[in-house]
Amino acid sequence: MPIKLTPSDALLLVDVQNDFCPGGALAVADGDAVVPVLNAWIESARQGGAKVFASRDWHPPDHVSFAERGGLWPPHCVQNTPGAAFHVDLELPEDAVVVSKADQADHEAYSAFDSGDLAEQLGAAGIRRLWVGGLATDYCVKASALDGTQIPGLDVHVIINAIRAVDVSPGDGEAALDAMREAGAILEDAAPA
Ligand code: VGL
Ligand code: ZN
Repeated sequence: MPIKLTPSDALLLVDVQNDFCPGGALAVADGDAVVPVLNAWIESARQGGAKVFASRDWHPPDHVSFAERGGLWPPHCVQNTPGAAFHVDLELPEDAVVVSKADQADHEAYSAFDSGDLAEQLGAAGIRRLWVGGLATDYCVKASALDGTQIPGLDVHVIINAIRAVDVSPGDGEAALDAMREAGAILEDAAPA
């Protein structure tokens, strides 16, 4: 059954940014493949009156996640650089809410719930189902979905054909799926209506 979105649904597009796509500083294999899938969900959200949130990794140039500060990653998604921009083909609605995260130099944050007030915004809008897609499965998608499952009254649906993993170690993406499922997230392979 195709999924019909309503005003009590929200779409969370996680970090669909150039640096996580092929050619980017922290490219996820096939990362840009999520874009057309998410565009279909965005269109469904528009038709059904669902809210759209788009998170972005938004690091200062000296962020603690970068290798030169002892972190795991090459510099990526530095604020106001082309690598931090959303993928050009992502059809973000005018009224999408952009959620910037990991924007404090000394604090790593993978979850879209970590910086700002996403949980409060979902509550205030009466959101009952959160549909999550984007990059990367084993980091920011996982962390965001896990945090979402902690919110009373919110069902988290992870759109499995709209996510891709970094897979620093082979199997990380699969392990992330297991972790999300065990936490109560629904791994969804249906298409939007
Ligand atoms: C992410 C690694 C480092 C992500 C962000 O968006 O999944 N991964 N920073
Ligand atoms: Zn990052």
